Amino acid sequence: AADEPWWQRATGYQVYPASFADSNGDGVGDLAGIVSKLDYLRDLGIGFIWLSPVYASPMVDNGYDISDYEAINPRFGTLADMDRLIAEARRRDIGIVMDLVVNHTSDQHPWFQQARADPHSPYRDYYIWRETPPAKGAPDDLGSNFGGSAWTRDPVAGLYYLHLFAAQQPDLNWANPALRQQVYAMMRWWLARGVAGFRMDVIDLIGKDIPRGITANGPQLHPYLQEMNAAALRGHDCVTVGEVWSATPENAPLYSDPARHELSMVFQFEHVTRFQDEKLGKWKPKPIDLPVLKASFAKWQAALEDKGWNSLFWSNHDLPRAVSRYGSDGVHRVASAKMLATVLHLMKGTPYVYQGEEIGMTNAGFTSIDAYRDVETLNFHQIQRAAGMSEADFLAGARASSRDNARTPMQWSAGPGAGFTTGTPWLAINPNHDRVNVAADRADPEGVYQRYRRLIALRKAMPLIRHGRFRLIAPDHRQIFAYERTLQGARLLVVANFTDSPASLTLAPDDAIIGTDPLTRRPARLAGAVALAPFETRVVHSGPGAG
Ligand code: TEU
Repeated sequence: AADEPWWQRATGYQVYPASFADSNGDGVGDLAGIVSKLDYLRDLGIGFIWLSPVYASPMVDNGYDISDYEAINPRFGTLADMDRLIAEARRRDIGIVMDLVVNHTSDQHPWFQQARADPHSPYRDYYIWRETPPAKGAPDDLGSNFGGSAWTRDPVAGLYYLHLFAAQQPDLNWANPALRQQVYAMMRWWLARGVAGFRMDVIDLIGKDIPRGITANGPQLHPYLQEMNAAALRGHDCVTVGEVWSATPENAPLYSDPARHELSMVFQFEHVTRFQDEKLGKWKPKPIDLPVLKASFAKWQAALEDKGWNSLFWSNHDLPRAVSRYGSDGVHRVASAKMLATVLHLMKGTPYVYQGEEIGMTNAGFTSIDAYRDVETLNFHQIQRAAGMSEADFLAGARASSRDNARTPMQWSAGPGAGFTTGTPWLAINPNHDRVNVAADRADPEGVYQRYRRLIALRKAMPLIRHGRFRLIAPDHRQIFAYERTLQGARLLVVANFTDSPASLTLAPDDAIIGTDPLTRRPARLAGAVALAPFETRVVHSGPGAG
């Protein structure tokens, strides 16, 4: 449709720059490395890259601690390299979406350095200070996402400051209009350089109301987002996606309803948090209960059906690898990776592929704490060991859920350094790169890469996929994820075995379908009793456009 925003046809691809491609042999990925892989990404068919931070940073949180929003970390390259990436990507119809991290800065940012040193500095009020720590149990007695208190005493200022993440990531005070204007000016500066939009880090936290102990979805959040949209985004045909761990089907439309002029969409995490331990959270993940997972996706498909827009993802740089968390990274690795791709990419919304997901890369499988680099993992190792947890138990949790699982270097080839680097990688390369790598998988017509490539192309070609109504079929089936998409007489039926055992489903006559498999373009039908091998996925398209 003419008024359809470009990002409703596009698929996003997340690049974690430190781990994607290293062009100078220092063991850390860089911008020039990404440029060298743009033809690969064009072949995959993605429409934009969500680039995790490459700004100046002391790298306490791998770039999510920014010390200069308008400079590039020399480990990744220069502003000229950034401009070249933007231009070379644009030549291939790929937009560069920057990671906007404005809930906090690095403590090395000049704003914080001046704020702590001079009580009369205009930057003091860019941050959140207290004379004394909060009283135990008081509303502002908050914890950091990375463990410990969210308040740390700064020896220079002689005051406590708020940090919802590492102590080296002081939270910005969004109640300060001067701060907000600085952020909008910086966003305009990047848009003028040609970026295609922003992924907004923990954007639900910028409306925080600390005296009342409110961190996410504070009273000023949506007014700030509308102010941001008017000041920086309006007039730009850009995409914005907010990271919103607190999103619910009720509040998500507030972010992405076009009439509200806020964001294009949000990342919601219900399919992640529903399967975490009440006490130990992600460190003790629960097995995936398929009817619960299906109900969550169906609820979100319905919630944003007519207003707002879904994002669709299994993984990112903070989450375990898709095939390890939701599929099977053993003998059925390829089949389960293809199944996960098909189930996700034929739903309504903008899909995001996390680097390596397109070849079925797996969790790292580290067996020692020394292999980890992630500040969150190392902090919780300290905390949980001090609380009496055994090393083995912690390592089991980390093997399942550490953010480093998704951060091991991209596996381009079976060769030394996996084609990622000629140097010593900053984080160990998964030994399975000898068989799990781009070169091998891309050459396999039945591989994971080719399935992603076809699905991405189908989305561009079929309004039925982009705008069709979603209906879950057999919601209670414990093995099969089946759903229908319909649009003006066209139908798409997706029936996937989500498990490593054979499964069968009897389709009701109304659900039966005769048409074409859009992935193979061969005639296909699904009716009555359907038997599926482990992770087998069937797709049938009928009606107008079914070829
Ligand atoms: O993540 C926000 C965030 O809450 C996650 O780190 C989450 O707490 C954790 O992964 C759950 O175990 C964003 C970025 O994606 C993350 O990489 C940053 O570390 C964090 O914000 C701070 O910028």
